[in-house]
Amino acid sequence: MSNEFESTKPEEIVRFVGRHFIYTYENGWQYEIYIKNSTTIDYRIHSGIVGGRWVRDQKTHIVRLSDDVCKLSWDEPTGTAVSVAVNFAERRIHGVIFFPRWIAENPKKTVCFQNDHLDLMRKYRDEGPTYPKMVVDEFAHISFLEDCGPDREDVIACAAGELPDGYAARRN
Ligand code: FER
Repeated sequence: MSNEFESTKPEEIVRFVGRHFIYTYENGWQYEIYIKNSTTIDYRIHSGIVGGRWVRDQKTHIVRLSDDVCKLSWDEPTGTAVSVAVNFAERRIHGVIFFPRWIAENPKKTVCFQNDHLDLMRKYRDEGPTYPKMVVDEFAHISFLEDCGPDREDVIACAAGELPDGYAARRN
C-alpha cells in the first residue's frame, strides 16, 4: 500500500531484511530486534525499565541510509515512539525513545507479550497522561548479529525470561 508519508523502499533494504541482532544501550538497557520483512520487526527487551516486554509484527518504517546503515522508526500501540539508526559496519546504534508520561510513571504496565493485549495497550495510551514525554536518547553496541532470512516466526518466539541461559550473552 502506498502512503505519501512513507519512504520505505523495499528494493533498497533487501540487504537488511532478515537481520537479527542483540544490543545494549550505554544506560545498560538490552534489546533484541529481528527485521522480519521490509515493513515489520519483532523485538524482545532483555533489561531496562520495560525489560520482559516483547512484541511481534510491529509495523515499522525502514530506510536505507547507506549499504551498512539503516533506520527503523515506529509508533507503538502504547503511544511510545521509537527511532533506531543501525550502523552494521561499526555495530553501533543510536536509538531515541519517546515514552508517554504514563509509561515513565508506571513502565511495568507495558511489560507483557503485547500482541495478546493490544486493546488494553491502546486503552492505556488513550487514558494517558501523555505529556510531558520522557525522551531517552542513547547509543548502543551490537554484541550479536546474524542473518536469519525473512519472515521467520521462530526467531522472536518467547519472553526474555524463557530463553536458555546465556542466550543474550552470546558474542560474535
Ligand atoms: C529500542 C528502544 C526502545 C527498541 C524498543 C524500544 C526494539 C521500546 C519499545 C517499547 O517500550 O515499546 O531499541 O527496540
